[in-house]
Amino acid sequence: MFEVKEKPRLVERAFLLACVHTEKDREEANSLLDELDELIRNLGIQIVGRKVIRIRKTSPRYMLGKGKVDEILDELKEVNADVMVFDNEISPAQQRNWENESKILVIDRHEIILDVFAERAQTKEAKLQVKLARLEYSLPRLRRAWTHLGRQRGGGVTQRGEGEAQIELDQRMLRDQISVTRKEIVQVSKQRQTGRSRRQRLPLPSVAIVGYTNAGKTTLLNTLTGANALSADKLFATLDPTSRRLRLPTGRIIVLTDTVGFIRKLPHRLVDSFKATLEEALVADLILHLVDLSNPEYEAQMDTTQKVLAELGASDNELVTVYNKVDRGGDEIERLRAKKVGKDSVFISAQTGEGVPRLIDRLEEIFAGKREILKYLIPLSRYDLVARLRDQGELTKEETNDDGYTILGSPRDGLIHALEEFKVFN
Ligand SMILES: Nc1nc2c(ncn2[C@@H]2O[C@H](COP(=O)(O)OP(=O)(O)O)[C@@H](O)[C@H]2O)c(=O)[nH]1
Ligand SMILES: [Mg+2]
Repeated sequence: MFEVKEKPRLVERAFLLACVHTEKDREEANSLLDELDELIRNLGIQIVGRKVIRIRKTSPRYMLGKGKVDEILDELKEVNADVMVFDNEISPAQQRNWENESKILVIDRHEIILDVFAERAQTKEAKLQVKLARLEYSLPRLRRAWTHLGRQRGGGVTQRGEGEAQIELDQRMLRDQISVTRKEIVQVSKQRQTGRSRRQRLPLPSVAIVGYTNAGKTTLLNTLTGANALSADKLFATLDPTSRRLRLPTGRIIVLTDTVGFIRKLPHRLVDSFKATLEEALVADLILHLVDLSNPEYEAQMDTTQKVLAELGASDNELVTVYNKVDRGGDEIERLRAKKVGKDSVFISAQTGEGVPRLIDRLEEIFAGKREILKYLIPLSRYDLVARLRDQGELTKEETNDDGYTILGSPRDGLIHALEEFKVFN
């Protein structure tokens, strides 16, 4: 049933290629390549070259004509690429032909996106959706969708298969697995609907940063938490590497999560796995919808984001729209800013930090309103309670005197009971 064809290929140097039919498509192709570039770098793979090529008609063998193919093959050698990524969707035959000619791994945008989702999927349903998309992708190719083994094993290491060599798959077996996985998904989503409210799981107030790839989600997370996000950290992170704690100026601690980004021209077959992967981020108390104002398509992107959030049942979550990249200036940005600035929209530059204090104020206001601040007098012998309040970011004010600690704080469920007997009524 399985046949091992070759040894695992470890890749870390990618060459990107996009084909267009007319000159006027070149600009858009370039901006799509920017996005692909970002997705690939997030997987820990270096970009060593990229090209947009105009073709007159699609060649069934290679997509490009033979002359161009030779040119590209030379270039791949020159930059020592070990994987080529097509931004266009390529047929299974084209993929095989390119691999035979180049002797390196050749994949398309589709496989990169699948891999990004695979990395982000944490709930059972999300994992199953990604598995299904992988199997469906594999069916006409009769081999497993590519995946990187990246960070857990040392970063930038990539290969096809799941820790195995490239494998030829049996079509009948794939079909069976697809139908089993579909049934599992139906099962799991039923359980979820009858399950407890997904909101109750997080111990700290939480914020999900939602938006398109390239909107600046990672930059904002880093600006807010002062971290440098870090391939190095990711290597060792045992917890979700995309979540960080942030201590607000008044001492409250919140958790910020960088969600899987929306992707332009998301292949239709990947819509379900995208939604399932995003959904898990929506346990958040607050959603920051991050918008790249410098993108000419930002309005359409906002519409899409809102639509998907609504479909995922996130309409109840509190939401603040954060318009990013105001440092790019422009009259349009200024006009919009004058018009839209308000309670639920903030204008920032995640890169320069402009407007970020205002955003932090907003976070402070929102979370301060969420829980009552209570007063306690805690005996000196129970310093442990004070420490716990502080660790959880629920301590607003502390004074020590002979009677004990006088505390202002807003404890959550766990601590509120332990503190009950020390409550001061005033
Ligand atoms: N000019 C400008 N560029 C930004 C800003 N925020 C992010 N970027 C850039 O936009 C690109 C994408 O940012 P990133 O945080 O990786 O986006 P993500 O895909 O949403 O995580 C990077 O090149 C950032 O340097 C900003 O406020 N101003
Ligand atoms: Mg990012």
